[in-house]
This record gives sequence, structure tokens and C-alpha cells, in this order.
Amino acid sequence: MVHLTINNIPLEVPKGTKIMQAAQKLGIDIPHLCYHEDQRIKAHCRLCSVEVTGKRRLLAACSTEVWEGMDVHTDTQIVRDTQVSILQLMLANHHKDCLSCPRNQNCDLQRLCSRFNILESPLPSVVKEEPRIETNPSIVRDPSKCIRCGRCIRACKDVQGIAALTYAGRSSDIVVTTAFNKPMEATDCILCGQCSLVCPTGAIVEKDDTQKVLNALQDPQKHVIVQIAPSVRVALGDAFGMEPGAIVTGQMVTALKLLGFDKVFDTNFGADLTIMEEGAEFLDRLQNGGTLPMMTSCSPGWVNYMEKHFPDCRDHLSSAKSPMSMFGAIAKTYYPEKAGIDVRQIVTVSVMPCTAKKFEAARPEMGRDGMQDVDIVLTTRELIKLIKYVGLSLGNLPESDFDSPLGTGSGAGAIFGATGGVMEAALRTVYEKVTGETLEKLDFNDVRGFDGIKECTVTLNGREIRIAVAHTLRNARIIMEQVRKGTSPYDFIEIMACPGGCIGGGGQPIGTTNAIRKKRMAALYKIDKNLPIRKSHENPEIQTLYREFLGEPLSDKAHELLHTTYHK
Ligand code: HC1
Repeated sequence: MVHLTINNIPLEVPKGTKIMQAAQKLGIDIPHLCYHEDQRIKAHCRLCSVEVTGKRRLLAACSTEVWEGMDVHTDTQIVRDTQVSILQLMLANHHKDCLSCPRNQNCDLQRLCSRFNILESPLPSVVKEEPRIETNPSIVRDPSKCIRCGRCIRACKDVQGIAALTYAGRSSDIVVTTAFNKPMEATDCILCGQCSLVCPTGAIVEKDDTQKVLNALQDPQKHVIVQIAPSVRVALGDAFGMEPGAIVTGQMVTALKLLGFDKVFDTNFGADLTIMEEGAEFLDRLQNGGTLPMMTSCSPGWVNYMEKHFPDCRDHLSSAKSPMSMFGAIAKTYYPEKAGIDVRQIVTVSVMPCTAKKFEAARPEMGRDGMQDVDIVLTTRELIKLIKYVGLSLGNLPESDFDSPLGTGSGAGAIFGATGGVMEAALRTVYEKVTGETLEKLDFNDVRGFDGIKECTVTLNGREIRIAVAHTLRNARIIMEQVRKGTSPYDFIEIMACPGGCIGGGGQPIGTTNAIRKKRMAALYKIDKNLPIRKSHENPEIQTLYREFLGEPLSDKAHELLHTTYHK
């Protein structure tokens, strides 16, 4: 242990602790912008400068380890003057249209300026007039809001192993951009939105589709239905002052009903449907010599990655659409038939933790007769905006149930939102279908948890099935190199693009960290444990759908509506 004082308060911390974390132990928040607790430390912005007795220069609290006898001061005049000067310099190179900024009241730069009572920069503005870059359905860049902290660059490179964003230029002309300043979708970017999740300002945000939803809700000719992804219900509470991982399913359904949606349905139902189709497809490949390993296809960032980076391996992807898109197809075919509504009146909205889902919904193959199956995708952050727009206090709302007939999800559907969850859900169904026996132990602990790559073996009727689960595309690449070389030892692989799976998606609330992801993950397993039905094939609404409409998994109708192909 190391002994030091911060602002004359003695404390003891483990060796290797940085000044920033030591100060946090005392409840002292040292201002910072380029620092993020899950990222490599770069100490670019110097906003966390502190004075240390005996040192002639200020030291960066994010990168400096404490030492025995260290005497740190975080609020001397020179420290404050330095921090204010840095913020003023940033403001001089920043569009200050805060009221119309998507990150208004949720911006680290704005918060720090408010904390230091900086109302204006005394320096002349040097901000360049650059338009917002809105060339794809998922992500918008606004270079005039960039403070060059590099968090987006590190998220893209270190988490996803992609490096679509980079620094260009020198000195005061340095900018964050893509290779040759191309639109993001024309680069290696897979639109996962992890950059938007760590951006401290409004420089990278999701494409805002909230007005489209408000317009649809106002239109008396429209029947507007919404589906909500498994991981939104354990993340939404963060924005309403609840503990990370709070389960707000019932309040969320009430909020959506109060917003005016005609029906509130559950993507968990779509997840159960995916298991029926994907599970049957895996067994078909296994028994009939199909391409193995088969890989899950529900994470749109991962599908984009496969198409862009490993197009030669796309036959390994399951042809099953994602739960969101399967739900959309059923919502535009079976549902209007059953509810007696003209399909042209139906507007389908989905709430997803993911920016890439906006791109997935817009794919031309995800619809028919000139209509998309999912009309509008909102991220969790956009739903937060809508709930605040109508002035609802989520925590105080009563709980409501999802509507029927697309509103029942099993525990297997619920855990889709965590890395390993899709595989566990599939195994619960595949095991029972193959063996004809009841699976007593439903928890596959080997595929749970935050490890980057997890493996296990399951025996089905005497045959060993080798399983792998990976999250983040940096880990996916390791698996894909083996698949490309033909040396993969696995039969069935789950990949989710974002850290922790969808609970850590790029559309989740700002402030999401790995510690918070783990709490959301635990919450999903809690939901699963408490549900009466924990296997997809036992979901009564799924059984009715097959009986009344689809026939059986992999039927012609199921193929037409629930399966897809991939691009090169
Ligand atoms: Fe996901 Fe999925 S788990 S991809 O993360 O398969 O986005 O939550 O909705 O479609 O179910 C996302 C989450 C989500 C789909 C499901």
C-alpha cells in the first residue's frame, strides 16, 4: 500500500493507483475529458492537471501513479487557472449552439464549463464552419463539436479492432476524421456506435428519428406499434436516477403506452422466434453436411463486419434474420391479418440499444411490397428523450404488461441481450429437440460472463458439439481468422459486436461503462430466472404463430419471411 495526502487529507491506496482514482476514493472528482475508465490512458487534454509538492510542472492525474509520501493538491489557483484556460481554448474551437445540440444537458464540456462558471470564452472563435455529416441511417458526425480527446478513436481501434477513425493534421489543425475524410459507411466502419457512446460532446451522435415517431403517433390514420429489445429494460433506468441494472420492464411499457403507441410488444418474442429458426437451421446443417461452423447473425454490427471484412466467409452466417427483423416481418404479415388492420396503416417502431439496427432496418431485403418491416428504429437514448419530452418520471410510473399476440417472451429471449445469451437460448431448445429429453439444468455457465472468448462442449445424442462465444469485433477477428483458414475447431459460434453484447450497445445511455454493463448482464439473468417459461419453444405465442401461420421452422413461409441473404 502507498500513503499519500490529497488536499491535506491522508489516505492509503494500493501501489499502482493513479491520482485520479485515489482522489475519487475521497469523493474528489478531478475534471477530465480525454480520460475514460475503460480506455487506454493518453493524457491528451491535461484538464486533470494537479499540483504535486516538489514538482515544478503540473502532473496529469489520469496517468500519474501515486508514490509514498506524495502530497497532491487539486484545487490551487494555478490548477484552476490551467483548467479554465484549457476549457476556454476548447470553447473557442467549438460551436456553442448548445440548445440545439443533441447532447444538450448531457455533455461533459458543457457540464465542466458550468462547474467552472465559464459563460463565454474570452478568446476569438476559431471554429471552422463544417456541415454535420449525415450520410447513413445510423450515425451523425459534427466536426465543429469535436474536442479531439480521441476517445472515439480508441473505442474503434481498441474495442472493435477497426480503426475507422483517426487523427489527421498537426498542431492546432488536428482533427478526428476517417481515411480520406470519407463518409463513415464508406470506410471500415460497421456503424456499431461505440464511438458515440464515449464521445464527451455532440461530435458523434446517433441519427435522431424521434420526430418521425412523434409524427406517426399524431397521425390518426396510423396504427403505431413498438417492440423493445431485451437489453433496453435494464439500461433505461440509468437516465432516471436509478441504480445501474435496475429492471424497469413494467414502467417502460407504461411509458410507451402513455406516449401513445397503439400496441407495445416485445422483441423477446422475436428472439424466441429466432431460436426456433436458427436452432432448426443449425441442426439441418449438422445433419446434412451444411457449412460449419454456423455463426449467429442477430447483431447488425457483426453482420456489417462480416460483409466488409470477411465476405468470403458469409456462408457461415446463419440465414436467420435478427429478432428485430423477424418481429418486423411478422408485424407486417401475421399481425394485420389477425388484428384485421390494413397493413398500410401499420407503422412499426423498434427501440434498440444499437445504432447499427437503424442500418439493418433500412436494408432493402428487410421488407416486401415496397414496405420496410421495421419503419423506424430508436436507440435507448432516443427513447429517453421521448420519455422526458412528455414529462414522465419513469421510476414513479405503475407497471403494465406487454400486449398480445407478440408480447410474450421466454427467459431464453431475455438473455439475448448479454454475450453468450443467444447461444444459451439456442442450446436450451436444440438440446430438447435433438434428444427428446427435458433439459433440467438450464444455466450454461460456461458461456456466461465478460470474458472476450468463451468456449464449451455440449453432447447431443453422443455427438460432441464445440461452441464458442465472442463479443467485440477485436475478439471476433481472432475467431474469424481461424474460420477463414479452415482451422476453426468449433461447430456453432455466437458473436455480438458490442462489449458485453447488446447491454453495452452503442445506443445505450451515455455513461455506460464495463462495470455498468456487468450489472445489466446480471439483471438479464435475473429476469430469465424469474420467468415461468425459460425455453423459446415453450413460448405459447410462438407455438400459436407456427400453428396458425408459419407451419414449422424452415417451412417455405418461414424462409420467405424470416431468413435473409448477405452482401459482398
Ligand atoms: Fe440486441 Fe437482439 S439481442 S441484437 O443486442 O438479437 O440491438 O437487446 O434486440 O434483433 O432480441 C440489439 C438487444 C436485440 C435483435 C434481440
